[in-house]
Amino acid sequence: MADSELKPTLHHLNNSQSQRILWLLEELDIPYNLSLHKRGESGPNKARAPPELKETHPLGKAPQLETADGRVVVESLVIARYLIETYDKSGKFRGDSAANDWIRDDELCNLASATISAPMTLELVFNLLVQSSPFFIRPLVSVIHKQVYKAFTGPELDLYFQYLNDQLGDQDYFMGTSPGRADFIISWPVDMCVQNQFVDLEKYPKLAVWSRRCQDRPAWKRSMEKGNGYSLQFKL
Ligand SMILES: N[C@@H](CCC(=O)N[C@@H](CS)C(=O)NCC(=O)O)C(=O)O
Repeated sequence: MADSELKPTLHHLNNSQSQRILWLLEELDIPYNLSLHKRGESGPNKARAPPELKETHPLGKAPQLETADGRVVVESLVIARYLIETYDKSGKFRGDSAANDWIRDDELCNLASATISAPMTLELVFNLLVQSSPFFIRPLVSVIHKQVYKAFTGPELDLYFQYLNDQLGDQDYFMGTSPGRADFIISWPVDMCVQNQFVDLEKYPKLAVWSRRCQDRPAWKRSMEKGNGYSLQFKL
């Protein structure tokens, strides 16, 4: 059997949420194959995943994890769970106490993936709308955007970021002394909202310290070197 078949393979897309899976693989310190893919740079596929990602899974999104026995797993929450359950033999990334249990992990993961995603995606769409509006209606679209931010997306993001800040309490990571699945999963919406200036992270001091702590980890730094970019400000 070829060596590559014995390892999982991460299909990673630049400037995307698969960075958090690359980070987890580096934390787990296991052998894996990395298949780097790049978003389109021009034309109708600009900023979208390249077509070759559909060769491994019909949705054509990243991340995709091909397991060592050839199954293709999608959805970051599931991939992170699979990797931790399969490769975290010492339980380092599974929460360090009864309080940091699977229910907390699942709640935080779902908050990050589903709940925060709604206002975050709306902000992203409004940003793109303002950017791509003809110049003569751009001020009008911008005013509408500001109203939506003031009345809905701003307060929603503030609610969730404040909640995450409070949930950290005195812990270094959401799951205790080491990052757990929730930490890997939360990193993406936080980075996305910060890089696009949807939130000012300094308003949430514990979350700001947590984010810096994550990015100071050698495994995060290695994941940034091995990946192909993590710039989350999208332009059409
Ligand atoms: N719910 C999926 C989302 C996957 C997803 O939408 N990935 C984005 C990258 S951030 C993607 O592949 N976008 C490229 C495209 O849709 O063309 C997950 O959690 O992994």
